[in-house]
Amino acid sequence: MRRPLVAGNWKLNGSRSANQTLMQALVGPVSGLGKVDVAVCPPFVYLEQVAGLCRDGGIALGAQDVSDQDNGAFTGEVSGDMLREMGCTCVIVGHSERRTLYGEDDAFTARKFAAARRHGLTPILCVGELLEEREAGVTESVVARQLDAVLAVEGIEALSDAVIAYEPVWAIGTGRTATPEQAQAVHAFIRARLADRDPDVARKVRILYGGSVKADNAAELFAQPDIDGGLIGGASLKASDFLAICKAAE
Ligand code: G2H
Repeated sequence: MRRPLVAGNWKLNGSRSANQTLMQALVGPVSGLGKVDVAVCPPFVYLEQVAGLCRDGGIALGAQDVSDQDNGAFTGEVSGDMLREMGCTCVIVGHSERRTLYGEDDAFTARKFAAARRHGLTPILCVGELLEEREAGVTESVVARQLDAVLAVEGIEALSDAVIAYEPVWAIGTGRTATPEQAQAVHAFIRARLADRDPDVARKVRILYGGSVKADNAAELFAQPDIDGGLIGGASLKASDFLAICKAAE
């Protein structure tokens, strides 16, 4: 009953010509996919270009980050309103690269999540544990803490129109993917934790898996009952790989 979503997180990649080539290869084939939602999240500066290339192609546009502020003296920030104006409908919030490389903590991520919703954007909230946290057996408590920070600010109803992405940090860009069973266990944990507060929200919320998803491992991940698609980094930059992953989610 949950419609799968596959979102490409281009990270710090792209150029005007590479974007055009990639989008031209995606638009036709994606418009022929009826059972999966597809989004791409380019760097801020290319949003307007990619919005033009998405047009009528059935591909949604997302950003990789959003300011917690709405306007004012916040050098370098980009607000939710600006993203809406560029044609975005969703935005990644709390990606592990923001958390670990730029020191963004749970409270800051929760404020960004709130800002996204305030501006009518669907937040894709990323959660996930570090390798040492998995090895210490604290994966669930880490993910719970990251979720609870958002729930404390926004309440459970905020999750009803949001997307969660479980991305174990040790699997990101490393070529090391969580096994379908490892991923499913955490997805089920997330859904159960939300169900404690509101079973209806828990049933409806889409939980994506991210971390070295490739054309050849996507199908077994997406076959898990609580995995509703993927947040795809490296493999979203090559049209044939990204399309194969989108098809695997149908
Ligand atoms: C995880 C993922 C996309 P990759 O960061 O968010 O990237 O698929 O390259 O591991």
